Amino acid sequence: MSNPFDDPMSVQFDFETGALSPCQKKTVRRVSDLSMMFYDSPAVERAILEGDPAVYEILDEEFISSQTDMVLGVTRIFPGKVGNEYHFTKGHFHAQDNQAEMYFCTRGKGYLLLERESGEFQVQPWFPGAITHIPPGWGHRVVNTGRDTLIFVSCFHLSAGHKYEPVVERGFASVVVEQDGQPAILPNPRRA
Ligand code: PAN
Ligand code: ZN
Repeated sequence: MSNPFDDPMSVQFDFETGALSPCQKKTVRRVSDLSMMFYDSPAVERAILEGDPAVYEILDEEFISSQTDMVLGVTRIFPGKVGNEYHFTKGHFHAQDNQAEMYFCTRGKGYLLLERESGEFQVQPWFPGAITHIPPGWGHRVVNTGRDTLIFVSCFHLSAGHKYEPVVERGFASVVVEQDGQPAILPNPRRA
């Protein structure tokens, strides 16, 4: 039987809303799904009691051809903070440590945090038009420091897999918090 993904295929991406059409899968992550990630645990509990807001959502479209397994993902991080820490994606390493990824910021502003398991760490300011190649072995998290939704497109192999444990255990080397009305990049208190 022929595989429809062996033929070229286009989907539509809306730069304004981040909508992807068609879209096979939508995942919403709320504060409760990220409860181990924000450093201010009492603020996490308050946010959950006050309605457990959505922090971000992911729209995925998989292109599983007979020879490869590309995924196109759109992530929309809603503006906001838990305590004084800005909304972010959980962040992860790829389970297959030879797998890279492309990230393309299309709306909003913030930072891309990148960290190797050896501890090497980078923070990239992120804004529409920034396209980042994430090489194998670099964990990645996006932080939304703006008042608008931050939208980015990712492209990766489904077989890369996601490894969240190192981030759940230690977080990233820095946290991005609001200080005097401005974003500040500070050492992660969980690593102290
Ligand atoms: C992205 C991420 C997406 C959500 O598609 O999975 O932005 O972030 P978390 O997976 O950290 O919750 C990606 O990097 N895929 O590999
Ligand atoms: Zn990834």
